[in-house]
Amino acid sequence: MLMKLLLAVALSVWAVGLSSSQSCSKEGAKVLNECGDTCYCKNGQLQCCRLRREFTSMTEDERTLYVEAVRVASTDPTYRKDYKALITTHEKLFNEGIHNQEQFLPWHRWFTLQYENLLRRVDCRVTISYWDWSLVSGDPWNSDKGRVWFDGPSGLGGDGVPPSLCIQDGVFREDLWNKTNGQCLRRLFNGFTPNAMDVFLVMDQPASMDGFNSFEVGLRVNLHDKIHCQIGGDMCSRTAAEAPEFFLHHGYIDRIWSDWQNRGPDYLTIFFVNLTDPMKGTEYSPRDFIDNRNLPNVESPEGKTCILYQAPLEPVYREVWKLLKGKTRQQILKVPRNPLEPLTDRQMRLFHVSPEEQRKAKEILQGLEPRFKLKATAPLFGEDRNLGFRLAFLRPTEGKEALIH
Ligand SMILES: [Cu+2]
Repeated sequence: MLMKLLLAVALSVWAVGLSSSQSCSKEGAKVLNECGDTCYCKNGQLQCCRLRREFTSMTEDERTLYVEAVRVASTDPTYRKDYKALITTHEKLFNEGIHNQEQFLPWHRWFTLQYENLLRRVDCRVTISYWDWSLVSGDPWNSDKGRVWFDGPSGLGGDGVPPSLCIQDGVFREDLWNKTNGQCLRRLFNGFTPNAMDVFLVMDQPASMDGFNSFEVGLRVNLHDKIHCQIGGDMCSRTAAEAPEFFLHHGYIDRIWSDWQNRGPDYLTIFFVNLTDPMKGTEYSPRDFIDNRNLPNVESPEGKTCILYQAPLEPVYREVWKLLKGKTRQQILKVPRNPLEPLTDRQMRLFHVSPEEQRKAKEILQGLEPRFKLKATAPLFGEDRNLGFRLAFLRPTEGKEALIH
């Protein structure tokens, strides 16, 4: 009994250290806690938020810290059992509703949070990072230093090698690292990832039930499912969560939902607010996972977890989104770019997309179709190549000139 009590006290002290309830005196002051979380002093208590950052916006040291936490969580005997239990949950429940509209967004918000909690047991300075694949649409598989697919300690390694498709470079290469079933990690990079215009247009939906349905199907099927299968290998299969990039991809999907929700109270609560049955494999309902600033805290159930996303730091990101906000859908569709390819039938089956949703996804795709395709004879360079279109076409003064050429 005494041991149990002592353990409970020790656990709660530990949990307090990790969460937000530390006292403070300077009202409104912004401080970083011992884990580097952003905290504000409110009513004498520190309220902290975990800041999730874009992978390529992080410093080399920060990326290395992240990759190392993933490596330790997946290999060190201290964490390996919990890691395996969590990762295999996704595979076990793959066809049990977690990829349907009622659960997809909140379930994966729950799942990435559990993964983040595990990484924070290894090192509490770590938060899930996200990969904004729209910023490298024309060159997504670049493996330079500083990119996701770099083969050094600050990257996730590169493409798989045929015929096995096992990856042979970087921290997670075949001779150093295994999935929880002992097999190698596989990848098969293919195609151009969706660009910023695709993301902008998918998000361009009102906070109505119809608007939510268009946003959710566009995000889940045309963007999320698609990227899974463009990375290929394990990511385009039921073992997807075994791949470390799963969480970088889902970090971005969650950020897109979060940004959409931040447009107003109606956006925040639409659809999920009435869903109060527990989600598969969890004790929480979709409703519990609506608000990233107020998520259940498993380490101290009376507390809450707050998640914030930091926008990518590249100046071009801010410029592109500012310009897009000033344009109509028709103006955006006039900018030449690669059209988004639909999922194959096999991919539709993998993610259990119903015939009705397949029709909806196709209709959304038609609404994203560019009026002009990029010409193979006029390749893009530099920043434009990353973006997947000529930035000049969006700029008000240069737009007209650019169209003449
Ligand atoms: Cu999933």
